[in-house]
Amino acid sequence: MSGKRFIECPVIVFAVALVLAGCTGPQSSLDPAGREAERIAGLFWWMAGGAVVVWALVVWLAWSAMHGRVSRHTERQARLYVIGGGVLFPTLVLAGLLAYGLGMMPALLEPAPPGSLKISVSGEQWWWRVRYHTADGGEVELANEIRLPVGEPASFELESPDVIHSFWIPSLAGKMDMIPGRRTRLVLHPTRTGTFRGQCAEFCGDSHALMAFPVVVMEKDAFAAWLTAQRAPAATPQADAGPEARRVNRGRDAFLEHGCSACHTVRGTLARGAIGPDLTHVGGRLTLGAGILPNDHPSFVRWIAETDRVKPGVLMPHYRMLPSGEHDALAAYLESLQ
Ligand code: HEC
Ligand SMILES: [Cu+2]
Repeated sequence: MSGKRFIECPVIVFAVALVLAGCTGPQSSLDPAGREAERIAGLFWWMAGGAVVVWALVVWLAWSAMHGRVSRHTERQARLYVIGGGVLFPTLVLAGLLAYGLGMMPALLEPAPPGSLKISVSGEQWWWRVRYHTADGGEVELANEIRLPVGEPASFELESPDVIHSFWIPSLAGKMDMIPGRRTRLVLHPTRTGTFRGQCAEFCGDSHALMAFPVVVMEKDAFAAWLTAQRAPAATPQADAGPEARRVNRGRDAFLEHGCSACHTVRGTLARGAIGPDLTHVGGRLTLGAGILPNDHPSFVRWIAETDRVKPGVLMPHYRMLPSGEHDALAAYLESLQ
């Protein structure tokens, strides 16, 4: 190996490692955690493999045309090259890959077996309204977070009240449009536990890029306990009158006084608005504002006071004009809604 090659080698290895590192993580269809995503990753690798073989062949042909022995082809040989290499070969390769890709479709469109977990998700501007349908015919509404039991099929019913969104959890499955006036379906089979990230994949307005959600795939028991907790009404304010409890109770009153309750529901209280996300257990969610802020005290304050700056075009008014003590109390109350 010459000196120069010796230096290039680790550089190339490093570059390849850097590129491949982008293939893992919570939002990669090349690091599948679900049966549907596994099929899609397989399709990608076969397509990529096919493309590499064809590319290598073309490079070899070009190279040998430039450097190879110069000889004259007969008319017949030349025609063979054109028909074989220009028509037959691409037709066969593309038909093969197409057949492989189409062969995958029926399994991806299969409905979930009866009795499977059913979840409706509505794409709103710019957040996700999530409804779990329980076995007894009940419904639990939450927002901006989806949890699934591992190894069980989950059937999604997708819709939107106004504009087209696209529901995409790359680690688990392909994307599916959410179209006003229609119901689209998507079935998932998560194969391993973990926290993944979903994202809207169809431009839907100003804050399209700020419309994500965490997806947690859990053990069956933990999932059942979580769903039961989501079903319960909001935690009631503590009876003891310590400073923390007073702050929470002040926030609870402020929530009704400032009209938050016109748009938000907190089950078990007078707040029954339906325009914005259900906040019954907002303090227990992983993120705020559809996957864009961590769920902590400063983020609640920022969301309430700087809503329009955090999320341009947001359909919630900002409450910058409230005294900061009110922001603080509201945040304390929302955090207590575990
Ligand atoms: C006009 C209706 C409206 C009013 C009034 C309103 N909100 Fe909202 N709120 C929304 C909408 C819509 C969203 C979703 C915004 C988005 O993510 O695009 C939202 C989101 C939120 C979120 C984030 C929820 C999540 O799942 O991450 C919190 C917290 C919140 N609002 C608190 C409040 C508080 C506190 C008040 C009163 C001071 C209030 N809202 C008043 C409509 C409203
Ligand atoms: Cu979008």
